Amino acid sequence: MKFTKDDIRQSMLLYAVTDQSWLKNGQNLLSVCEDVLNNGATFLQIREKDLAPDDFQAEAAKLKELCNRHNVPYVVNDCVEIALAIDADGVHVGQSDIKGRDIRNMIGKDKILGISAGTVEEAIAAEQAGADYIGVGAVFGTSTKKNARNLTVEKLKEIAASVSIPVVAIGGINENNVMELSGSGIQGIAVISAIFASENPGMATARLKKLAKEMVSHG
Ligand code: TZP
Ligand code: MG
Repeated sequence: MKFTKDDIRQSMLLYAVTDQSWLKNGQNLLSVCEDVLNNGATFLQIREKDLAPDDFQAEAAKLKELCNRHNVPYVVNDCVEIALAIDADGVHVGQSDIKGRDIRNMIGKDKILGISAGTVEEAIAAEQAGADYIGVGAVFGTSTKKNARNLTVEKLKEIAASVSIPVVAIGGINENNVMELSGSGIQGIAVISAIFASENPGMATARLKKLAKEMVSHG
């Protein structure tokens, strides 16, 4: 296994999730991701809902090479076949993607499996299904994902306490609210717009990383 369980736990700290539709004019996903990794993002997921499968795969392959060079774990959202085709480090799937499928069995034991969970039951089931970590949200209002389920910080804390795998919070997290997650028992934050919609994604990454460290150190 390229990343140990402990590596994965540490890498939850500042988990960047792409959405190139947020990029400011003239910015390009590959160079923004390079800037984001150079400024300390600890994990990267490609999540591009508007790209056709071929374009998604081509973009995914470019980012894989970039993450390899930075030794940062890299997963593909939703599409197990593309994750395997480009030999990503793993895949991140939601509740609708796992219904009736044994994703752990499809990807093998060495790939990273991330599963989204919004309840204690889903979290426990994800751990049993072989997830390496869970993503929990939306902790704050988000305009990136339509129909995102909202949950309270109290619920996040309950979910984090219910599993032994690492937990990363997602949904509307930015520099102004990240500290509200202190004491919730999570390992880090996953963000889209707070980085990719920023005028300066690299600087936003560096500031979020500092805050995430502070937040996590408070439990
Ligand atoms: N899952 C729950 S909320 C969300 C996802 C993918 C979107 C997070 O985006 P942002 O811009 O960080 O609120
Ligand atoms: Mg999904």
